[in-house]
Amino acid sequence: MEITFNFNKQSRVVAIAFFVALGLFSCSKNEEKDAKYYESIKIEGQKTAELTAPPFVPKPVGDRAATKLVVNMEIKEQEGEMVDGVKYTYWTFGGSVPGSFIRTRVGDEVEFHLKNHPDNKMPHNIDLHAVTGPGGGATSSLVAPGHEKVFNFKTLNPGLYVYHCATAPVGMHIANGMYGLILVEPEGGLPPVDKEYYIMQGDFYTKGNYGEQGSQPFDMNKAIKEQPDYVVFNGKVGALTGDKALTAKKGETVRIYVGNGGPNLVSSFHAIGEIFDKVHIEGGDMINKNVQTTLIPAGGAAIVEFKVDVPGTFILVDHSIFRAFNKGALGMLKVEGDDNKLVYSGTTQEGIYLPEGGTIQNMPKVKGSAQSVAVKTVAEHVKAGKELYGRTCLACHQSEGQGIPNAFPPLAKSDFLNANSGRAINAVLHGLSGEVTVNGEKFNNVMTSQNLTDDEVASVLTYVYDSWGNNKTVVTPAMVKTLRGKVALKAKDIHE
Ligand code: HEC
Ligand SMILES: [Cu+2]
Repeated sequence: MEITFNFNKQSRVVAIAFFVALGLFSCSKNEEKDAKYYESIKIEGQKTAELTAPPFVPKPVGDRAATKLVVNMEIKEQEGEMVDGVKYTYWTFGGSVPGSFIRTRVGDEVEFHLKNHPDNKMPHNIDLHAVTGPGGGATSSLVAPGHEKVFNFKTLNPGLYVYHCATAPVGMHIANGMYGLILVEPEGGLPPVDKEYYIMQGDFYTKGNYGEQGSQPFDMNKAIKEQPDYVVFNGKVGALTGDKALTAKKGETVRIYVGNGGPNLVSSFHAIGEIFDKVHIEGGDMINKNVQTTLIPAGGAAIVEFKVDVPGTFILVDHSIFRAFNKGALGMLKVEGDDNKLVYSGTTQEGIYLPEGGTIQNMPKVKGSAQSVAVKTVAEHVKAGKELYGRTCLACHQSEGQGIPNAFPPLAKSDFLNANSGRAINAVLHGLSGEVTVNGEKFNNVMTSQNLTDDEVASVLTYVYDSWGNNKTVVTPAMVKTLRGKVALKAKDIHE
């Protein structure tokens, strides 16, 4: 067959114009919208972001236009319970582990306010994987206790992203719970579903083994060896079990935003008795269907969706299965509806699985310390100081006073400490910043003021001087009192 085009001049012009127009049209229709395109989106108006604690998420963006979205995120260091009788000091974005869920749409201009509560001890910052820019925001957001930092960014790539603290030692900040998720919805929003939830896995490293009672400090050595005592969903054992289980009704579609804060382990996320109808692999655009277990890297995420067709209790696990039954990585989704005898029933599953995870109920509790203001003997100061050290200084200076290279100077055999008790008292009372040389190593970081009474400063320093080969100086409350009125010092002012 032969086709001939035999146009006169005028119809040729019309035809060319037609094909050009068609070309443009189909191009703008089919071309993948990229970061460049979203960069050009103009914003309309301003909104304050709704933030939610897990397992809940803010309302969907729907078809709203890109806007200026103000996020107010407050960092809080607070004690919580890892499992019955085990206390742990979490560092949190917004007071929960994982941190508050942030929901944006592509093209939004986010104005991020990072606030570090004045009661906190540590400086922090935030690295959002949804940010295009140095450090994901970390370089612009380092904030000391009692301060606020603001920075802006435009969301250029739709997807589900992890955010985390990136202050040195980064691993320690993440290990203490400083991570969360930020969702960047596509234009028009994700398709509506019946239920949406927020889960994040994390591994925790404590001085004591799983279930060892009392207040448990972070263990740097276990963290470096990647040997967690706890692997949990939403910050603690049992955050999503029993009456805290997720819920749905038979026939509903459930979407779970799943993240993995790490710091070390990858997650093999699985729902026992369910198949994920859809998985947004790694939180991006690609959708896989009919998935049994999806891999979520440390510092990564996935969106899983499934319709619950039958009632029962579905167990969510990291399928590296000892983590689920022995370290806490186990949650539940309870589905109500007409009974279906063909399916595992929730009650039966609870009977089978829960006892394996709950082996730690009857250990003795560690007594809290007595807070006496009576005049103490040196031995009493040392004893009280040891307990205070565990609560106040250990996070930075470590359990044997060894410090952390390039971040926190040692107190063990510290020449800086042993040469002059006045400047040690000053450091604890008023904080310390600027370059300081301890045992020949330079440190340039911030120690925040520790907010202790004269008696407590005396105790903690007497304990420090009494430990790890230091010179046994006794610091009295009276010595502390005379230095209290002074202002915060730079390290260079008190070096000699
Ligand atoms: C937020 C982490 C942090 C906490 C908590 C902390 N420190 Fe420090 N400390 C530092 C940093 C960082 C420096 C070095 C500051 C600099 O670079 O100027 C330092 C320096 C010191 C020094 C002087 C240097 C040396 O190694 O001898 C002493 C003494 C000290 N801290 C004692 C304490 C005591 C006692 C406590 C608990 C009451 C405590 N610190 C709590 C971070 C901390
Ligand atoms: Cu931090």
